Amino acid sequence: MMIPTIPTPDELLDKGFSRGKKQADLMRTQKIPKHLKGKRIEERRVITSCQVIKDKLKSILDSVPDIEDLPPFYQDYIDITVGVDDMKQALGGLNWAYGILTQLEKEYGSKIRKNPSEKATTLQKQAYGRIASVVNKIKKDLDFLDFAKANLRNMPTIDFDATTIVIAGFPNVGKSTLLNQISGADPQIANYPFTTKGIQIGHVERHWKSIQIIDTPGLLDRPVLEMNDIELNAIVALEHLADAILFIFDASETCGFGLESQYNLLKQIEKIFDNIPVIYLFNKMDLIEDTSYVEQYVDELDNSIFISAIEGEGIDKINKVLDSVKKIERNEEEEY
Ligand SMILES: Nc1nc2c(ncn2[C@@H]2O[C@H](COP(=O)(O)OP(=O)(O)OP(=O)(O)O)[C@@H](O)[C@H]2O)c(=O)[nH]1
Ligand SMILES: [Mg+2]
Repeated sequence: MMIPTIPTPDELLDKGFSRGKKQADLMRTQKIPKHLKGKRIEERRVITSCQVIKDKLKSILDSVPDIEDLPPFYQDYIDITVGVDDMKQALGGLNWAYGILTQLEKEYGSKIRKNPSEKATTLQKQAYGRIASVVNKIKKDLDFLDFAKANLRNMPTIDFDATTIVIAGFPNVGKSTLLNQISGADPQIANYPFTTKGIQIGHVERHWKSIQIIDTPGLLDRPVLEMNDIELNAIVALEHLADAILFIFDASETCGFGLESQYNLLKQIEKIFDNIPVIYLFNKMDLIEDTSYVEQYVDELDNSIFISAIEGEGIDKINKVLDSVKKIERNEEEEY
């Protein structure tokens, strides 16, 4: 979402009034019957001012899509980042001002035309007063949109048509290292209001299939009982995106978490992402000589893959498994 620069009421009025004046000045050199000239100039001045302000409001309104039409992921994102209701209220304020300016434009245009020339300047001043009062009334809405612009600037770009793989695993197990290995070049790093860290999204094209891999540090890396409502919400959002979970174990335990607690985390995540296939990876195998300790966990799981993300070992195997991941068809209308 690219919201344009949000002006203050003063900036909006300055822009409108100065363009109005410019247009009026241009008319002074034109050949217009003397008894009409004053009226025409003031009428032009009022109409131009209204239109310039309305154009700016419209460009802001047009930049924000209808929130109800957005995928649920973005609705949640906007709600948690700036608040959907506040956003709607601010846009409603701008819409209101747009409507009133349209009325003033018509009302004063016709008043100036119908009244005697001597009254034109007085009417123009009256119109300006009312325009200023309308624009000043939406100050809080403009302020809010300026805040929303800043906060929604770095929203993640999710490809809803791609097959989506969500990475999970304790901190330091090698999630980022793996994401970089699989998706090559720089992943997209965006803000993520659900955690204190950003979201990372990598893209891979394989056999005409787009795969996006999402890492949400600080979210799927700790026990569910420790989560607050916002985090649980974020998990629901991920649940609606994920076609498979890539669960990473640090087999070396150098991340500071034993395999036992990593296994418990996996069980919790499997419970939440019920029905979504999980791919099990045992990372940092380069640090391990004797694998018997790891084997006892591997035995509990189907099809785990041993890898060394840092050395690029096992990446081929992951890619093969990713090829077989099917996109889950969801009927979002029903689920929400
Ligand atoms: N020896 C070895 N080290 C690895 C491997 N993969 C990752 N590391 C190291 O483990 C540390 C953590 O890796 P990251 O990729 O940052 O882990 P992460 O899971 O993204 O960590 P957070 O973002 O903090 O949750 C880094 O020092 C990596 O270099 C591996 O296969 N072998
Ligand atoms: Mg990381």
